[in-house]
Amino acid sequence: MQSLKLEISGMSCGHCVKAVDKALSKVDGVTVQSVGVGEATVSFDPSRATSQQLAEAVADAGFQLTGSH
Ligand SMILES: [Cu+2]
Repeated sequence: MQSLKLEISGMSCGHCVKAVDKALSKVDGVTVQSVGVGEATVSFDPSRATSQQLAEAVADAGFQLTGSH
């Protein structure tokens, strides 16, 4: 498992946090560690999930992945 910190724009409140948490949790191979306004930390299995899939999940929830490290 790899740990990744995501920077996410467009989040402003606890509702956004819940939406991002839910969206990332749905990606196969991803375990959400924590989500805060503007950021999320996940661990993921690189053989099952890609950073592209994470970006798409965030976008589907209505936010934008602006960086990860
Ligand atoms: Cu919100």
